[in-house]
Amino acid sequence: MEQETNKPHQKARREAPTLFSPINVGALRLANRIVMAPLTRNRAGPGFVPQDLNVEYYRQRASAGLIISEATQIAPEGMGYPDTPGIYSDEQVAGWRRVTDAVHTAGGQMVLQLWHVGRISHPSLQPGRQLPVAPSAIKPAGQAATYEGPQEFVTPRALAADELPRIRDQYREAARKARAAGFDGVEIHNANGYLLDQFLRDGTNRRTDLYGGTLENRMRFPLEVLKAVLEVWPAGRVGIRLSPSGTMNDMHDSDPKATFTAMVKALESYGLAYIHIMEALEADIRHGGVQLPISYFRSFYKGILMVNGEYDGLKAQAVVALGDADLVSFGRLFLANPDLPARLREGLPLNVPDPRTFYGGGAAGYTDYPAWAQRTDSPRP
Ligand code: 8OZ
Repeated sequence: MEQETNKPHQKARREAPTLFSPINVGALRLANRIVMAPLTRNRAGPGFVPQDLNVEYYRQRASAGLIISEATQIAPEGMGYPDTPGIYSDEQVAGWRRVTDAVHTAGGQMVLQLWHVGRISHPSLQPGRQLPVAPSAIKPAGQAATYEGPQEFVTPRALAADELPRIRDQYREAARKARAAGFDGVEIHNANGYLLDQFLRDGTNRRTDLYGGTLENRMRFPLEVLKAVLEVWPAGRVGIRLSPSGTMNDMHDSDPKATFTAMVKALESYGLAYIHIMEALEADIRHGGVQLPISYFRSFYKGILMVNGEYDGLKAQAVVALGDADLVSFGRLFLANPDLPARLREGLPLNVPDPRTFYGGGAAGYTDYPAWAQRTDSPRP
């Protein structure tokens, strides 16, 4: 019953796909529809270079249809948390090359997530202790995660329009380095309140120049970055992540439906590998986020859609069978279950993720979650 289709919206007279149906995603051929979501784990080595521990972690998860790397800063100023990896130095490229080689040898495919945090940083994480940058000088509520522990966010410095080409060029160069590092593609992180999302939503963008105000203007910088990335990667190897309902990092928009409808429609003409959409989490609803479910975007977007947001196996199977999404990305479940596709296929019990080891640390809670075949007499609950 496995079927192939790159026209997922044409459901007529086709067997409904399962999570285990192979699928063409742009230029990529995925063995299944179970994607490892990007997960910040704060375990890069010195110089923010991927190290042996990271190679092992990703290698263990190579049975995913696709792995999306943890968010990876495109430049030192794009960093906002301790020990997140970069993709701007030759040492980082070499470190990532070891990761992609291991994933490929194990039969997997992997894209790199390109990240600039914008205002979600702190002077103590910035070169020369400078202020974080943003579209507008609006301080986020909350605290930055720093090497000295949580610290109140600062008011960022508003970027001048003539600085934007430099950041756009950093995205292009990082995308080029991702090729050199052996990735199968890249995902642009345009979600969760980081720099590109700060441009897109009007709660964080109060600019009065060509990069703010109208929807067209707020989409301008994200689309300039996309075009720069498309100078070094074919569209069929480029994805983008959006969080239309997201409230994380003190995000809001006066009309999320209009904003994200326009953005997804604008993306349609680029022929991207996929759009990765996060649905509202329970916390988003509590913080006033509106529900813009994947079925809404499916009603007009004809390309490949990946959905994310606390999906379990049953819910994931349903959303794929209905055709509302083509792919489902799993964060916590993949974190705790290196062999998640096999476990879902066989209906095996799942290891339970331990939040105490999500961010930072070593092998514990990172590479020591057992695959089903490796479990001992006392597996994790
Ligand atoms: C959790 C902790 C730190 C960063 C995101 C990159 O939400 C993140 C992130 C998540 O996209």
